[in-house]
Amino acid sequence: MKHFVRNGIWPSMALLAFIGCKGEKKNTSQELPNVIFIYADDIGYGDFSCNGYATVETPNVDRLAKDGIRFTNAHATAATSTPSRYSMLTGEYAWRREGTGIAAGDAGMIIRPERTTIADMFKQAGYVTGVVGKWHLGLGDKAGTQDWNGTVTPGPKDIGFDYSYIMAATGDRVPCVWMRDGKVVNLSPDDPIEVSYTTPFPGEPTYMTNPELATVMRPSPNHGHNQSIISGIPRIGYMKGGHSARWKDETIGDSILVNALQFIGQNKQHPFFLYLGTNDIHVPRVPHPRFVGKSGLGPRGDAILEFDYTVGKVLDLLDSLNIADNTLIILSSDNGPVVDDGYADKAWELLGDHKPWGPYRGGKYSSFEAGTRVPCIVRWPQRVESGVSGALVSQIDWFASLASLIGIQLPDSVAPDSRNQIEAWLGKDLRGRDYVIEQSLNNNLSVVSADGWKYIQPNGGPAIEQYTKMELGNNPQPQLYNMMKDPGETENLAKTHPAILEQMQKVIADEQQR
Ligand code: NG6
Ligand code: CA
Repeated sequence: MKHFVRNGIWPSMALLAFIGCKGEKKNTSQELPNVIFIYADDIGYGDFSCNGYATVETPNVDRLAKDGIRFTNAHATAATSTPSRYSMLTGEYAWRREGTGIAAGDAGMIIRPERTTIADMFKQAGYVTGVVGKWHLGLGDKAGTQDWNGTVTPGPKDIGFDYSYIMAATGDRVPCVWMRDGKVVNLSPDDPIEVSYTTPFPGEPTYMTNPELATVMRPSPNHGHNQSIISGIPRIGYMKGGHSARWKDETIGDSILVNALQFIGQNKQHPFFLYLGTNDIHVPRVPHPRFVGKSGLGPRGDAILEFDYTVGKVLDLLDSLNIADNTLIILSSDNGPVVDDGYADKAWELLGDHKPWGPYRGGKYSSFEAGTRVPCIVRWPQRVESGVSGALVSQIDWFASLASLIGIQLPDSVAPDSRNQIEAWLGKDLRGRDYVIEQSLNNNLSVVSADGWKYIQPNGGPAIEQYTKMELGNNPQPQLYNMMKDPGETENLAKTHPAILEQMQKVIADEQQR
């Protein structure tokens, strides 16, 4: 049963007074802020100019930051997509749960319907809820059993989203189609879809059999991405049929944007919660031609511009509907940056002086800081004063913090790892959490403390990720870094600071036992 208690505290007296002084007497449900998560894919701390890196200009993200709070010590819970999204939506660390690693395109739904999500929480509070864009949390009951030609269920609707317009997994995984409310969009019954992650379909081109059909983008050598060729790009997984439904990669950004804008427009009268997961800047990076060549950094930089455009259009719509004041936007990323993630898009060659990881070491997949230290901006003109916050914050806390904001009391069983940090998110508490737990590709845990220590558990995994050559931060020895003095994690202090090491180890051990 997804059931919550509504606290008697909403709307707070302070808020009522504030709204009162603006002369806008509304009923309680109208006073609830709209909430939009703009969740980027693989955008690093250094990829936005507002974070101090002028190598690519992101004027719309910067506009959001100027009006809101720009966080400098914000963390995704994991260094890859599926576990970050799982944790963010459920308030439970993904490392507690088997089967929450990077999901295949035919994975069964990882968040089971009985689980209570942040979308359920908003729904209970009277919000209209929607998800648009990248899903990557599995669909249907079990892997490989989805009826792509009928309704795929369970899906987002079963975990609290009234509306969904999603890609099942990632841009580089089949099926390469849009799903609206559980059904493939633009599918012709004469050309049914089949999907397999084990066996190629006889006669269907793959990169192995027909490399000449990779007309839009080729894979990087030895990175996989060599199975079915869909819309001129070889993918992970095999797919047959569904030609009229196949997306063209250059319109993915616009397709997500248009559906997000429609959702906002249609629900401007209600409080709404929109989870807008962009495909930018995940591979394959094929931004619309109007961005091509504009960043000077090749497709990776051009995809950042496309992301920035998406942000700008959302802000413009909120302004024109006159609802920007009472809309709380949280912009962040699911994990840190990667340069070559599997396609020959010249991302390294064209990177120049740009530093997607900012001052941090590693990137996507890594236990080093850039794996999970992500850009994060919160804007809510009606309540939040603009500024910069160094508070230690984690996406795991969006659930409990927003529940508290809208007066919902969560039962203990819901969002067990999520804590109410609303004061930090609204810029009033500049310290935040005592510590944050992070998870790498191979599920190794790290902890960062408010006073700037970072501990990485020892483990025997590879030091370098085989495909991307990303440093994973794996080391058979415990690692301890002083992030204040050494943000680049260059000097391991584990041997010289045994007491701090022990404290940090205890934090992880206690969390693991909870
Ligand atoms: C990896 C893919 C990578 C990307 C990633 C998921 C290979 C060699 N690499 O397995 O290209 O798709 O999964 O990225 O297949 S994420 O941001 O969605 O987690
Ligand atoms: Ca990602």
